[in-house]
Amino acid sequence: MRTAARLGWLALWLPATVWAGTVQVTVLARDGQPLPDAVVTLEPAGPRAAAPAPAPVTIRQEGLAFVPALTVVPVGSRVTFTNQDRFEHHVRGTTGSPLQAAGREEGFELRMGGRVEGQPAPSASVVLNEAGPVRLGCHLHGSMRGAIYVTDSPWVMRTDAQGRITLNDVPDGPATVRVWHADQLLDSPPRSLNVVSVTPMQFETPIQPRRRR
Ligand SMILES: [Cu+2]
Repeated sequence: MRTAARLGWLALWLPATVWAGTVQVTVLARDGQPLPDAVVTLEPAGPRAAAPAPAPVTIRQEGLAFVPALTVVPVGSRVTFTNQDRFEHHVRGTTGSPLQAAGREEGFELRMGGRVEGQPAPSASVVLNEAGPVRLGCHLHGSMRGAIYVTDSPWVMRTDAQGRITLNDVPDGPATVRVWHADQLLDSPPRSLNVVSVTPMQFETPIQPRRRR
């Protein structure tokens, strides 16, 4: 009886201790203002957590834009592009930073015919098996920009209008926090923090977002 009670107590106590952390990150732009639409990824120093299951997503080309402009997906996810415009679009997906990409472009290239009235929108898809950002563009329309962030971390979120994210159930202890934004020129250096029950963090970056039209 006593053993059973003790085991029950342990079972309740262990998960609560290991998964207790809540991390609140505020990301700031170069001018000190909150930076929305930044992707914040947290990686605990301990054993790697299981990657989240792949999930299919759709990105539309609509009104000369990628909609949504930013998509976060687990590694291995299939991304389907559908052209809702009546004219042709290309989808160019480039990995690596823009400075590296100038030298060696990697990624994918899709060609999408225009939508014809009464027919389903033309579509094409890719499976993204490598973690990291993918920048989206169109050869025909230089103003079309979008991004996909591929991650194997279960602790990933994009910042809201106040530049904030809250990650729950983070293992206590040391962890690394990374911030990525579609308008960044260089990777911001990762920061470390020690996760306790509630861990606030302010992440200053040199990123200045472009004005959206
Ligand atoms: Cu286009």
